[in-house]
Amino acid sequence: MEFWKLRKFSICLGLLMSCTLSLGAISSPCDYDGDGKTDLAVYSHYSGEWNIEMSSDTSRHKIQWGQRSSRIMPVDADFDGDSKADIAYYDRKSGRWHIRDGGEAIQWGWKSDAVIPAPGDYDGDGKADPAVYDRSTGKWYLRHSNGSTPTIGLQWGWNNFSLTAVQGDYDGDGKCDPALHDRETGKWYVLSSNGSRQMNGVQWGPSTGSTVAVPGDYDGDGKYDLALYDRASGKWYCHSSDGSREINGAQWGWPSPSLVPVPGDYDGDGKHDLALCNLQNGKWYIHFSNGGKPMQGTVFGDSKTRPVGQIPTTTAPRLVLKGDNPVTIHTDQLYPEHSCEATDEFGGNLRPFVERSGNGLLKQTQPGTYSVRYRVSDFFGNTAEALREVNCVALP
Ligand SMILES: [Ca+2]
Ligand SMILES: [Ca+2]
Ligand SMILES: [Ca+2]
Ligand SMILES: [Ca+2]
Repeated sequence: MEFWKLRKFSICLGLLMSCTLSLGAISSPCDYDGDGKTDLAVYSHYSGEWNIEMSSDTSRHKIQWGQRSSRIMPVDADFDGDSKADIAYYDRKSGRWHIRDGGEAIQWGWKSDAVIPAPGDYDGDGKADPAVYDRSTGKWYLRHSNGSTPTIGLQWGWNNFSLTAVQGDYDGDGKCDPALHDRETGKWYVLSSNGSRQMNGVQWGPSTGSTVAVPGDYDGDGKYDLALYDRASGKWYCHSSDGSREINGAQWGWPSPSLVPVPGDYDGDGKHDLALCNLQNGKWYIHFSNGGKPMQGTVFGDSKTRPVGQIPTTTAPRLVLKGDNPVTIHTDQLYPEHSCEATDEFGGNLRPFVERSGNGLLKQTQPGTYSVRYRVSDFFGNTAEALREVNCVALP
């Protein structure tokens, strides 16, 4: 239990809070109609289709914005500052940002599965800034919407693929702070924009690998809180920044590989709610902080959709080759392609997104040893590779 009790840390925060002005509530994630409530929003990597249920009138909207690809990452951000989330995505294949109704695509990033979007209002002008975090170097790239010089290659992190970008406004000055959570060690790293809440490896949470960070403002003081969901137990933990909503193992969920947390303020009371989506069947479970009747299994989406607000994960996909390996063929034979299986850590089917190289073997007539390389990246840029060896032998 020790790891939850950060007594010194809490006292320190309390002192800082008393001399820091809060700039008001954090805007709700995935709020497409601008009513201050998080909307149910899902995206399909298989079709590029969005589905959103507006909280204001429960109307449902289908929007085509994206295409079949595991490299497209829908982002939750308000780029034009109208207090509504925009339909937008980042493409890891091109490093471009595609904002619907936002004119031409914005080049901010480059082709890499290690580079993931981390948008936020870093300059505090009320508009989200396109930003990426490079997991292979630990560097951040921020494109400020207020016209100030972009921040290029800010070192906050290092080459460590167990780090998740959890940017948000942790110090409550209205500016997004670059932040990381290390799933393996339970440590948090927050680069506080006003310096009042710097964390450089603060241990809060277990180092089991089963917890995922669920950043958000759970107590409604305008500051992000350290918060975790434990996928192994279905329990929630929150280290409240103003001390009013400490959550220590609240049971909302159950052990399940397909149940993922979807932090947001679904009732619009300014406090994040405990929320989950079952990726296997699209069922949502929300425990509202305003005391409203919980949502218990409302279906929105299905096994081929993902909540837009899902926090990026860090586990590599599972890629298994079927059939012979190595495979032996004669020079007069065609290489018979065998299939493979690919799934992500939630059991989602990645088979349609597997890429093969070395397919020239299909017409191979020279004896020798060849290989076919299989590669797949999941919806968050975690990758897996496998090789199939092909021995091509001359006819006797
Ligand atoms: Ca901005
Ligand atoms: Ca800040
Ligand atoms: Ca807070
Ligand atoms: Ca709430």
